[in-house]
Amino acid sequence: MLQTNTAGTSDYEQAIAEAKAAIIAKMTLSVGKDPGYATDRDWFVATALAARDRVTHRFLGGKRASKADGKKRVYYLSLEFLIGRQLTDVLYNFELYDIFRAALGDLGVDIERVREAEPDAALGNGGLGRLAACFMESMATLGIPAYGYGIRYDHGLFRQVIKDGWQQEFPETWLENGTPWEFLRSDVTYDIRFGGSVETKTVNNVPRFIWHPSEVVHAVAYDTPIVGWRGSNVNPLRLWSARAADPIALSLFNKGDHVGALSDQARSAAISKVLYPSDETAAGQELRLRQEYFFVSASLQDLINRHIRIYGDLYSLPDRAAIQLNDTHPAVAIAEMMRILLDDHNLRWDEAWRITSSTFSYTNHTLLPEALETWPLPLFERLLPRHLQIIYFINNLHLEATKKNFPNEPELLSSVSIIDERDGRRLRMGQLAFIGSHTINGVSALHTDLMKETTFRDLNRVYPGRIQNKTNGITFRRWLQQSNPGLTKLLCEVCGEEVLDKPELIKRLEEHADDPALQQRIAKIKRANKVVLCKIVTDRLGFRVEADSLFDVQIKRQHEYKRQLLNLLETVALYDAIRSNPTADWAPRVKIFAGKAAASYVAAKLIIKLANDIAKTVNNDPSVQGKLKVVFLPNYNVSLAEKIIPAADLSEQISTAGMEASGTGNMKLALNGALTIGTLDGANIEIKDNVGDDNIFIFGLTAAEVEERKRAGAPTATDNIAASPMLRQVLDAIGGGVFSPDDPNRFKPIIDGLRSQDRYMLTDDFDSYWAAQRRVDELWNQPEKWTRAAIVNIANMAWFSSDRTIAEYAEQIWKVPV
Ligand code: B1H
Repeated sequence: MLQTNTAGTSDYEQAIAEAKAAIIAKMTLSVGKDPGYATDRDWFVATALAARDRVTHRFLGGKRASKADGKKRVYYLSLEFLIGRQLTDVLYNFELYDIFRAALGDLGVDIERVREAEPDAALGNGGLGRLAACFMESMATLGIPAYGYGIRYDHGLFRQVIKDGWQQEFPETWLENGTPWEFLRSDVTYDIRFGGSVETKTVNNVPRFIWHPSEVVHAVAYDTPIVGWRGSNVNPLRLWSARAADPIALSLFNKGDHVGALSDQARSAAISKVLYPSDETAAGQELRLRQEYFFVSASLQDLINRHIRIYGDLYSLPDRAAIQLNDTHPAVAIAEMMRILLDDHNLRWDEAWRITSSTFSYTNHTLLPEALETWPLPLFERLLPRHLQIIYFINNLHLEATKKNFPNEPELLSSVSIIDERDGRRLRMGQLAFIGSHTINGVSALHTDLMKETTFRDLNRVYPGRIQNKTNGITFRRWLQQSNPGLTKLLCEVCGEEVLDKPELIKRLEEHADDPALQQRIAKIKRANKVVLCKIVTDRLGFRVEADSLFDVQIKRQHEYKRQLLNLLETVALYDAIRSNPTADWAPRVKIFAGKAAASYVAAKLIIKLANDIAKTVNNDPSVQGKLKVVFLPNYNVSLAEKIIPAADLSEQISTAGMEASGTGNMKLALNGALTIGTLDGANIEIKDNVGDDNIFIFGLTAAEVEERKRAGAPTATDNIAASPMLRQVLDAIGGGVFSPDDPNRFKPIIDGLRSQDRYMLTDDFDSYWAAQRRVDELWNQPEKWTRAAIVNIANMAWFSSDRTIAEYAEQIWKVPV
């Protein structure tokens, strides 16, 4: 019940009036504009600043509280945080969204336009970075005192433009006009040192190592508050920006060398200039290693300072701090922590090692060999000579102990060593992270099992029990409540308002799965979301798609193992089939693709071109009108995902089994009522276990079968193609230039690759994928059954909340109370 105050206005009206006044005050005093002349962006800034004021009080209050009660803190170190837009997150989690919408409405401003004016913070590539963002939100929601540590990139992931069907990359400029969310903390600045040499001295019979670096860069902190659900708690995301220690070489400048005078500044600032756009390939670049050490060193100095300030010494660090390494990108932290404890605080080696290895834990996100980070020793030594010494020492002790425990297995040593002696000498960051951590986790049940069997098999024998599984999750606030308000409203009605705090109550929906009235409401919500997406397609691509078609969606980074190509082969097969039998009862489909390829990933970029060429041919062919359309939406990012996911009917999760560590898009889509067509890979398996075999379309080889076929070397792609006339026809069409009449050989490399190596086993899975798609058609043509299956999916996705994942990390890895 709303209260009425003495002035006769309700609290709600009062809140709107206050929000209005706050926005206007920000517009005039901070933006410095008369509201009559304000642009959408001005309104965004004024609204964000007004919202931020509310956050700030909670933020500072929370910091004071956790300092006072001595709670253990979690430090999440990640080279990526894919936050996206923040306005709705903040307003929604503070339960101010309706109030601010009304306030803006009173001012004649549509909140939707204000939202759209915020640039995406795209400080990540894909799933790994988005997971870090979901985890930050869940940690705040669960009241876990946590800091996210990362890099404040001036330029996030590149902007993708599709020109004549080809991907082009342009710099992304989210900071061009600043961001209202962050606080610059100029007083929080650390020296980050690189290069030089190490001097050895003996003091009182104890060897001491003194690092004389050749270069110093400053790391400056910027804090962005991360708000938990219902404003319960606010945690900082602390991102580091690089500055030169000397902003300008004045002597050079005075001599007239104006550019040379700034070269140090440029070299230093380069560290936080751009996000590496290399999803799942180790970027073997010096700058990348500089980025990794830069943010690791700043973060460790910062958290150690804080610890000493509060607790006075470092022996208690493992009781008060848990440091999570998000993949190996921050793994140099193991060596940096040892360096700080040994060289700066004079601890003994065994003490330092006890503290380090009981503070760190490490998440592995991929087993793809090309993604396992290694550094050439000479490069590492040139940049971090003292750290290399420490790593050698760690490795020696580790190998000695291994030798003792496994005396008859000399070959074990080369496999568990941090140094890879083949292929030049390289440092293996996965090995370092594993050895220096108390717990190592995979991101889905299958992935964790495969970790134990493959990449980390031997380390798992040497250090048994360290590996745990923590299946990924997604924050329901963003991926259900904010992005799908229609569905959320229905869930509140059917399952009770408490569903917003207890996702497991979504299960109540299943009791009504057969109720025609509920089915109709769910179908209506889906259709309304599809109409929104149709408009986006028309606005961006200039043609129409029909909301009554099946929206078949594959949205993710472009990578060969994710097999967008398999989807395209099926698209062409379907196109052929419709043309040869136009009167059959085809389920009208729109195939929707979106995703970026790494700029240097030639094969993935050619597949984008293929998607666009197929789209052009299919969409202009009158004989398939109303039955098939192909859409490639450019510049996939978090904001676009928020529009596509609620509108999807079918979710394509079709990676070669054993290759997708988890996937999180699969969870977002199923939660929003899309049915999954997928392989038994990553978290698809757990989705199947939750929604039931009848409500998901599974096809293809299992991970074990993939391994078995690879080992046996049979059947080959040639045999697979010979056995499938349909596949043969598709390959002939694409390879023969049907979709590229202007350049008939354009796609020959793709087709030749399938005919010879077929590394991702598309030809093994094609027929079974086709058959699964026809089961999709069949169910789509029975709308009640389809909607029933969608309801069962939604009802059974609660387990994939990142609150559940984070609660597991907290209890089983970090040992912090929730
Ligand atoms: C994932 C990466 C990744 N795994 C290297 N590995 C990168 C590797 O810039 N780099 O060098 C960037 C990213 N990303 C993804 O993590 C997995 O492929 C997904 O399956 C998983 O869901 C996600 C979150 O765990």
